[in-house]
Amino acid sequence: MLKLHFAPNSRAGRIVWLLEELELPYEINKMAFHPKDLKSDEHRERHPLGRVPVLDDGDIRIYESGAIVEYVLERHKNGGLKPAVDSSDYPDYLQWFHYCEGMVMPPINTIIVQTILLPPERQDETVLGQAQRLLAKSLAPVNEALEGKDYLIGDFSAADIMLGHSCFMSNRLGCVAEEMTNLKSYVQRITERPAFKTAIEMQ
Ligand SMILES: N[C@@H](CCC(=O)N[C@@H](CS)C(=O)NCC(=O)O)C(=O)O
Repeated sequence: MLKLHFAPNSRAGRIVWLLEELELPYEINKMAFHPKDLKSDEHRERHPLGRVPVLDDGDIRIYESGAIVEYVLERHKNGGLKPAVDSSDYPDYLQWFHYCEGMVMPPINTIIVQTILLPPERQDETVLGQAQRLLAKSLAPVNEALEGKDYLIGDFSAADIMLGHSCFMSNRLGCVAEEMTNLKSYVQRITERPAFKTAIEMQ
């Protein structure tokens, strides 16, 4: 049985979303999003930085949300939720899948640090402003790519689980401008998926 080490309001939600979409059985080790759990010796043994998500599959342990998604698709769903390697959608699928952690999450991380994690006296308006502008720039191509499409490559895929989750987070942080209409409806579409609801409501 797959076992997901999870904390609420984190990238671990991506993995719950994936497992729910695939209807795979799994169990959850719910931790608090707090150093007492994440930085405990027990959890640092699972992840050297004390982060989530981490997935156990029998004796196999793997971290990094993107790697976990790929692992689950290949080992447990015969490559489901992704286009075939020789399909014309495959390069776009890969691009958006990796655009998530590569381009969108770095400014989101900074925004979260500068607005939620740091005490007010250590928050820096300049750093926050730079990150907000970078996030807006990084989201613009996603908004464009969604023109006339329900999902990033047309059909729902694991790229939507990765990047869609970041778009949802960006929106929740108030960083998706009203003019990004494709992105706004995309976030709405994603939040209506039952598997997404299960993941986001899990606390
Ligand atoms: N690139 C990693 C990032 C993992 C990560 O930073 N997770 C955050 C939650 S979204 C975390 O565990 N933060 C706890 C901390 O930094 O103490 C992934 O995609 O899994």
